[in-house]
Amino acid sequence: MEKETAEKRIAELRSIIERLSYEYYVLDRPSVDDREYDRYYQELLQLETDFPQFFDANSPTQRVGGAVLEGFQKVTHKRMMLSLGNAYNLEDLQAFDQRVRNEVKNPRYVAELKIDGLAMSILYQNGRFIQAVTRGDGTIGEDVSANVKTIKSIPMTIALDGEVEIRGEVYMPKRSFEQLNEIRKQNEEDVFANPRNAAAGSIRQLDSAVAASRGLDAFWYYFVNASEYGISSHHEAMAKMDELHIRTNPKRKLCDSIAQVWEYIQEMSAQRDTLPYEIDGIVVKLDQLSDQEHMGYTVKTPRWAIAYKFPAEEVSTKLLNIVLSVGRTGRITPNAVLEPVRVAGTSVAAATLHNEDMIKQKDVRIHDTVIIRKAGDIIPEVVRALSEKRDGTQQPYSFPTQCPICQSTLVRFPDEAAHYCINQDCPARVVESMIHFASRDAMDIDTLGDKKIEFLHHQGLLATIEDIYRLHEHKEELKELEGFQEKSVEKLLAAIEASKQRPLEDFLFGLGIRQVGKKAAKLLAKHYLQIDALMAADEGELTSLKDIGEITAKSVVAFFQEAKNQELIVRLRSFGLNMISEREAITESMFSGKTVVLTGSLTSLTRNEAKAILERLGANVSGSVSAKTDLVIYGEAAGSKLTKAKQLNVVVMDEAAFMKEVGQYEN
Ligand code: 3B8
Repeated sequence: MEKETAEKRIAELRSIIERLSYEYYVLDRPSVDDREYDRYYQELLQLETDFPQFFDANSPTQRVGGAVLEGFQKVTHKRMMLSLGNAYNLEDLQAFDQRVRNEVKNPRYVAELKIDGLAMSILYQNGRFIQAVTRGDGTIGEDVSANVKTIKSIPMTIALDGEVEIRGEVYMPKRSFEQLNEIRKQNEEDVFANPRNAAAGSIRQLDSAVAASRGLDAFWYYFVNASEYGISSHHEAMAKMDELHIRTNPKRKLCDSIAQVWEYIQEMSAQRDTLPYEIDGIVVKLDQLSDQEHMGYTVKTPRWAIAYKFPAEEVSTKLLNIVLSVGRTGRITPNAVLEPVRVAGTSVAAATLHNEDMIKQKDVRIHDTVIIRKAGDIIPEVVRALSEKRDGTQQPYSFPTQCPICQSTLVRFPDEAAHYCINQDCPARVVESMIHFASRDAMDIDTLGDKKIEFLHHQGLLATIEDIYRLHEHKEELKELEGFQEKSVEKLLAAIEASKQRPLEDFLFGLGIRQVGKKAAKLLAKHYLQIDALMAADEGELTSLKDIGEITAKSVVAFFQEAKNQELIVRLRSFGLNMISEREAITESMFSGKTVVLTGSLTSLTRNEAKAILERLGANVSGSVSAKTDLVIYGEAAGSKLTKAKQLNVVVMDEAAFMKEVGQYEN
């Protein structure tokens, strides 16, 4: 075939396939059968192979995925990508309406379904799909174009020039979710808890072929720069998106009052279970774009829209027993063992009862019929007991006095609702500590999950956190264990080795110091830069830091005062774990732009750690003293370099002064 003919035919086929995809995936009304579609597709594939010069990343053939990424590129949103404020009842909606009416005459609203998926922004330039970015923190998201492109209902070309930004929700249809979990069960993989998590996991796949296989779809609900196209209302913007073949949810309604919105909410609540996708509420938007602009934004949410959240589904079941679990801090949580029931999409067999007071207050008893729900649609909890259903076999619950694992006496501190097992060596606590240490937000040893830790603990290979870094000494032994093949052992040991490079903040978080969550760990790491400085800090110094309270300060000091914990740090350091912060260079520091030389032996940190800290503070660390040297930091037994520095009149600083200086760079 002639080159020109081929080029024309390729363009024609691409446009035919885009139209057929639109009919099939958006309208759900195909005009041809699968075989005919496939003939066009194969013809295009062949021509693109024969004429590679006409390759186009936006061709329908490029939607199958295949490229494997190293990670996702960070992208700054041109306009912030906010989330919505919540309403939980009619009153909340009326209050929203009042806020609007204070500033807008005769407001009209569009009520639409709140799709339970992942917020996404897609960008078109001159009719071509350019990029898909996740919400992220609202300011910076991740470029997940390769995965989003595999969603066939999303057009790769639109009939509108200029720049077009559209936002919406990528979600997993209920059917795809069930099929995916079925397959995962068969392969003995962990199943996803709900379609939302499954969609999130799929969008974060580095291999787009995997994402393509997950049956994702999307609804679009916001034409960000609609006003640039002469559009003056949200409902017109949605109509424009329909015209552009961008998939919108048809179940939207234009309302003249909140009363009408409320009617719509009742209708949709009734339909909720029959929809092929999950929704978690109704979004109410002020229709006129000029009114939206007038209402504006708070720091976190638009003032022109609100999300009504459906009440959590409640079901009743039998409470079979109450059992205690022991957390890594020794905190005891009573859990209800339930006759399994389906709630909000999954089967539930256990629910938290929080603590003794909660059980007393709700008067929950073993053998009671109870109402349960999922808090935030995730964690099952007991709402109340149905006392009218008692048959005389139920006795008021008395809280156990001993740890269910190590039998030591439980303690309840004044002003605290929880009981604690205060035995530091309680096996349950030790195992939970290790699970926490290895978890994703801490040391991220991803092949060392809770089941493995429990198993290895049971096998006598993991008695303490340190033992994680001694596992390699038991390589052969590990390979003999059930469920540990040669390959998985190698993978595990590699992951453990890699964890040694985790930044200080993650390590600190992993230590599981009470009160020190991710945020406090980050703060402490940023302030102290290395662990010895933190270990030396007293309560007063800690409380002087912004956002560190007295309780946290006490807890940190108590933790590092314990000989056992000090020894743990020493040993982990000897295994090569990183104990310095990995923060970005501070532009303003007394070391910024200076050439600094380190000499002598430092007592509180290694030479490498000091060097890393200095570099982050903007210094250029050099090995020898010359006229270009700005500063020499010296430790014990400093020799010729210090002498030379003095001869050259270079400023010198001892270790104590250096540590003090370093300590003051907060945030
Ligand atoms: C403004 C408008 C956030 C949203 C919005 O189905 C804003 O409109 C938003 F800052 O998150 N999940 C929807 C849905 C979500 C949003 C929205 N409309 N239908 C949803």
